[in-house]
Amino acid sequence: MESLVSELFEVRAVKFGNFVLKSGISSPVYFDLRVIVSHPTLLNQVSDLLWKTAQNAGVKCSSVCGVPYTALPLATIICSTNKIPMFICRKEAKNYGTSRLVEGTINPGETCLIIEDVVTSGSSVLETAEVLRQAGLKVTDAVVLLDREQGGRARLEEEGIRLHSVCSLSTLLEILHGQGNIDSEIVESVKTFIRTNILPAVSKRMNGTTKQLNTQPDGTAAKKPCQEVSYGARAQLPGIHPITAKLFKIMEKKQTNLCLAADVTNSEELLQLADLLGSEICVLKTHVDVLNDFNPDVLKDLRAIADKHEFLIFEDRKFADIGNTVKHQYEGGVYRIASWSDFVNAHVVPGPGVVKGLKEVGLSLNRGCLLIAEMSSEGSLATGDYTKAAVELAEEHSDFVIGFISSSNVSNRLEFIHMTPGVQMQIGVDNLGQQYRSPEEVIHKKASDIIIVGRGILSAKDRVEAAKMYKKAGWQAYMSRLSSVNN
Ligand code: 5BU
Repeated sequence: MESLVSELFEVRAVKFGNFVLKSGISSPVYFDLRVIVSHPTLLNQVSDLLWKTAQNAGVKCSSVCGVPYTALPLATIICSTNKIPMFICRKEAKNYGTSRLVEGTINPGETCLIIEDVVTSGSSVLETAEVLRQAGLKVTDAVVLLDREQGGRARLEEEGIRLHSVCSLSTLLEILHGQGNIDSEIVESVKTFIRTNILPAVSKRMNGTTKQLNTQPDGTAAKKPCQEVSYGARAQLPGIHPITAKLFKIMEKKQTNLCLAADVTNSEELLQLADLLGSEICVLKTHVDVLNDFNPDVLKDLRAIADKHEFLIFEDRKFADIGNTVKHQYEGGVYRIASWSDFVNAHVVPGPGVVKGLKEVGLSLNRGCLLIAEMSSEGSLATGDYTKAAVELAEEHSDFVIGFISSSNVSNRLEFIHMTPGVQMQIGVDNLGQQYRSPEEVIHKKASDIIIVGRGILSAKDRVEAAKMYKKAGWQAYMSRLSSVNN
């Protein structure tokens, strides 16, 4: 194993540094097993170890299939050396000749072993397994050279596939460290990365009956989840709402969990502000009805600025009427909110009808909605059972509801985002009962995801400086939360 690991390192199949993955996540480690086709001895060695690992685990199979493309040569060598038939799975059916997705002679009911180079979330193995199963084959096991230990094993297990790995990322780190190829700092950064990018198994996440409220019976103190997962990893949760996935990716890429409450009354100022602070924020929150000089063109311009700087627009409309009325308020009127706002929010006081009404308009447009589970104002009635009811309503409509406005983390479900208003460096209460807490308190202690800041930035002498300060404070609080919970 030691010699294999050092060779993989030498041919740069394993690299350390700063790599932006397909998901937008920055990873301190990267695997590129494609390079091993240029090293025939290594290719044979890897194939041999894959087969031995499956044999030692007692896997019974009558054929093998490599996940395209990197594992195809590995499966070919296994097939040729061990005289076992192979299948090739296409990624897409060809549109000429036969339109088969699986090449090879299929005897329905026979068992096929999947061969893979690296497993992260397990989705590539699952895709291949699905194609093979649809073709009539049984898939019970998969063997992989390297398990990145980010939740793939549990996810495959849920789908009835046992994962056998030649090497895990932790073992690989230990070996490379022992050989003096990497220092302790790299080992630590990779370990932290793995811990914060584990994708929990699907049923634990998607099961609508899991009502694990973090709110205490009095609706105040929030227990932190026992495992923290990064924004970037949450973007990849299967079945996650496209708006939430987009938002998590933006947050990870721009390293910001700051939402600007752009509470200005002049359109020109709103657009200038959006352009000036766009690079610091992940969301810009509007109250379109406070603009004195509203005209629909403002929103076209705002959309263009949002796309340029990559932030989402959230109209803080707080819908609170019966379904039929909110439907019209959302879709039509002067503001035509559904046509430009990525997501909106709603009070739960009317019951499910408010969500159903908004959903009739927003769902087909891929829009999302936050439910107001708690408010930042003094004496708010949104506490305790009211908060719990908001969480239950969100779970029932998770195809449209993307999370909560709340002062703390009210749901453990990782696909829900929590946004918290009432944030300033200077904690206290304003003259109308708005209560302020610090970014550290909100993100680290209360485990919310996004800080919403208005006057903390708007009233500052230098708005850019202030926005940068809140962005930094919010991100640092998130980093401390990740490391404190996971260590
Ligand atoms: P501030 O200037 O940071 O206090 O602005 C907070 C913004 O968040 C403002 O636009 C409010 O309308 C909004 N808000 C809030 O303060 N508290 C709440 O519970 C909700 C929204 Br919901």
